[in-house]
Amino acid sequence: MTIIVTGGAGFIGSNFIFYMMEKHPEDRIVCLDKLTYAGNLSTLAPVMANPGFRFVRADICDREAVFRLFEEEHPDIVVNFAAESHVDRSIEDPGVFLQTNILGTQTMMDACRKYGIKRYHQVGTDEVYGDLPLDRPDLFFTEKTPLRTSSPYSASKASADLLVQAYHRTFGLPVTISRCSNNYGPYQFPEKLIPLMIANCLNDKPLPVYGEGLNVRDWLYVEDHCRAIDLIIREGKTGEVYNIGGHNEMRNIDIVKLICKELGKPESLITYVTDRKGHDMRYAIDPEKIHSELGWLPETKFADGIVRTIRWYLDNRGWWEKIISGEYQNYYEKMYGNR
Ligand code: NAD
Ligand code: TDX
Repeated sequence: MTIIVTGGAGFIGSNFIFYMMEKHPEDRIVCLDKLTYAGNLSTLAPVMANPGFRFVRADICDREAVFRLFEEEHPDIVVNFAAESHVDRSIEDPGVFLQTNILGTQTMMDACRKYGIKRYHQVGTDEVYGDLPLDRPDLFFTEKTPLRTSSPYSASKASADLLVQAYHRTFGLPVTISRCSNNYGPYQFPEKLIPLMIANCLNDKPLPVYGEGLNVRDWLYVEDHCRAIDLIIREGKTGEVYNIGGHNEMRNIDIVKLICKELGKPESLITYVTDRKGHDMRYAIDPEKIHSELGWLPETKFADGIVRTIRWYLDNRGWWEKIISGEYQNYYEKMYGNR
């Protein structure tokens, strides 16, 4: 089989490529990525020379380039990870989120319609369900929870999901959608909570916790997400949505304190800063459907995954130090300078 993986130079896409190339060495993987600030070709260095792998630099909104690639590769499956993925950036500048996340999804699906496909898989997020109150720990997101978005990012991802469902109903495109909770693990861009706090800790810089740090996220080790997507594209029912989550709810402040402890740094580095606008309080996924239909369960416990992740950032300083020494500095100053 030939599988096009868009956004494969980013965090989850690259982990997915590594996972797939090891698990299914008989499949051909074609990575399509624009290499935005979040894409990093060096991440893919370990697979670049593999004859079963091809990298193509292109924008998923570029109809000509996308259609040409389909003509060349005749893919069986497309997994669409490519997106603008950072909520804070979407608050600063929503336009590119609508462009890539919605119109890029349309372009990929138009190519699938024209050239034929066994499966189009859309990588979605639990943020499309909005948030849950802290005082109702009995509530969880199921696939039936209404969409109720908070940020331009989540609105763009929800729009994409609706478009994917429309292409299924109207054109019969064989689609599946997954909606996953917060991922952590190797190769996550250091603008996101966990790698940002690890990098700042290691550089003895302040640890900027938004608001009071009481917001809750449901953390899943990235490899568990990759395994779930692999199952869905092979065994999931077309037209269906699958929630993916770890039943691992943690408050931001507890994660930051844990990182301090693991790295032997003082909690006095923690600095409370102005809250994110529209900040979602709590995310919590009910993964019952993917468990009962496809037998998926998370395998990595948070206690193990976070230690493995911290170790990876310690062992791969070159990877993230290169990132934070470049354009990232302007980003950091803009977002945190006067906060
Ligand atoms: P990321 O920001 O690390 O990577 C995104 C990748 O997409 C980068 O390689 C970037 O170059 C590429 N890209 C961006 N715009 C593009 C375009 N127009 N054309 C081609 N490539 C483009 O993101 P991530 O955290 O790996 O997230 C991947 C997907 O998973 C996204 O769709 C995101 O919404 C979803 N998701 C992420 C999480 C999470 O916790 N990170 C959780 C649930 C769902
Ligand atoms: O400096 C920070 N300080 C802070 O307190 C940053 C970067 C974040 N936070 C808080 C905000 C959130 O409550 O930490 C929490 C996690 O923030 P992010 O890492 O930005 O993730 P989140 O906004 O939850 O979104 C993530 O999960 C869902 C991904 O970035 C999305 O792509 C995914 O869809």
